[in-house]
Amino acid sequence: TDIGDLGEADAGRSVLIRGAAQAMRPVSKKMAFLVMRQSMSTVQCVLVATAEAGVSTQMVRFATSLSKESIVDVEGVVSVPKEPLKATTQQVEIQVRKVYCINRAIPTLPINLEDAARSEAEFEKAEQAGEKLVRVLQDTRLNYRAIDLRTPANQAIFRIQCQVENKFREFLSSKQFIGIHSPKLIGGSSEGGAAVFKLQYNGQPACLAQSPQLYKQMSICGGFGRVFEVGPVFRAENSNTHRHLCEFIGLDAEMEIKEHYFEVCDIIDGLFVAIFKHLNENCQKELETINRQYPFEPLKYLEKTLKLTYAEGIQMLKDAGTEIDPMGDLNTESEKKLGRLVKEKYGTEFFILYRYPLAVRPFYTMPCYDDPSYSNSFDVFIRGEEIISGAQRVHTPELLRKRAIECGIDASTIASYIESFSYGAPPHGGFGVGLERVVMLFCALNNIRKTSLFPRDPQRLAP
Ligand code: ATP
Ligand code: AMO
Repeated sequence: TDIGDLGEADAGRSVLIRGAAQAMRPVSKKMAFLVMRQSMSTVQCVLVATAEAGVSTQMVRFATSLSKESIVDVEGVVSVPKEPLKATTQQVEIQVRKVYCINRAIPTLPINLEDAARSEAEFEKAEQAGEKLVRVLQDTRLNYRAIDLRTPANQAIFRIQCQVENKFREFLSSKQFIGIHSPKLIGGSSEGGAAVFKLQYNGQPACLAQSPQLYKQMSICGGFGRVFEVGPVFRAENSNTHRHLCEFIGLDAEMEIKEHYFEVCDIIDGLFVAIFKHLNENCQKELETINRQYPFEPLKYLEKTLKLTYAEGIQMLKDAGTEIDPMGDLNTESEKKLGRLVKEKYGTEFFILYRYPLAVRPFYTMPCYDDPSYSNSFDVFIRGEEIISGAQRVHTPELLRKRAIECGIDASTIASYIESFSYGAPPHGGFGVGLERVVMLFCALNNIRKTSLFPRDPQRLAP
């Protein structure tokens, strides 16, 4: 039986539950409580030593001597308590008949799960009351991730992540995109720049793909029309920030363009409005669970996503007193500030900023037809932080080679990519999303390590 499904309608039913023994509370020799947990759900099990229940005082003692987090089978009958229960998610109890320990956890775990699941407000309240509670630091959590992942908030975060990924596939599939898998072992950098993990490939220098960029474009040259990919992306950046990982999950898409690269923006608009709606409507339990440990305001977004030009964004920042180079890139601080300004003016925390200066975009980005110092490109922001980059791409080999050289890239390392555009290549564009960033920012979490199952940052390769 799933604990999360138990309700008053089950009163009188015999059930068998396997779960983790979260807490044991002896009351007397003859009575004890045992809280059992599965994922985000907990239920209180009551042991009373009576002949009619077939429960002995030894069984009560056995149950209270279980080590926390041991895996336990409980057989019992569902009952409805007189008073509402505060400490468990389910509002029914199990009158225990039998308890079996399936797998015993060590007596002292490196992380106390109750502490790991507390909100900052709980710690503060306890401190004011003079109670001593221990905060579980992020490094400790990540060192013992197999325990840390059991907190209700973490259970919810990775369910949300799975839903974002599913919706991404489902939405794009419904728009005639086909899923592809491009190689992750490749011969050179895909984004330009040095942030690649290098390795040996049968005696040949190789690297881990920084993105599916070149291959998703070559798939368009391969006649697929519209493609998407969900897969790992590797960046050897020494970025010790709250939003950079060395390995993350990229959600990528690429499509033929009929008339204008705004067709790509329209896909993003439909896709993300569908994702946000789906999460708000179908993942309420998960969102409430995250909210209990990490309180956040629901994301403000519009039914039709706001699009602003980069120049408009710069102007808003200037009007608000920020000194800024109109042809330079926005730094983290300016992005955040622009996020706040846009929220005040337009009432949305999700928007597209387009027409970036060409100089701050990768070599494969299409320059604007009317002014080649700008580009047919965009970034997308949630709560003032970037979640997506995208653009129309250069689809003629001559311009592509020229742009690569201007950006300091040795065109011979990407010769087969460039050649692909000389066999007949349709105009096209696409975008790349960081999955961990979407979940982090939708839930206003403060660190990307919270939304990566086993994060890889410049310092961490284990577990
Ligand atoms: P993209 O790769 O599309 O640019 P991104 O969000 O990873 O997306 P970066 O270009 O890597 O963005 O960085 C953008 C901003 O992030 C930089 O301007 C800088 O302010 C900040 N940043 C990047 N790396 C670091 C770092 N190691 N320490 C502090 N800030 C950083
Ligand atoms: P970009 O380099 O901007 O664009 O990456 C796309 C998106 O991936 C996420 N992201 C990251 N997430 C975690 N850790 C990192 N180190 C990191 N770097 C990037 C961000 C970012 O918006 N080929 C282009 C996409 C395209 O044009 O289709 C690209 O890779 O959410």
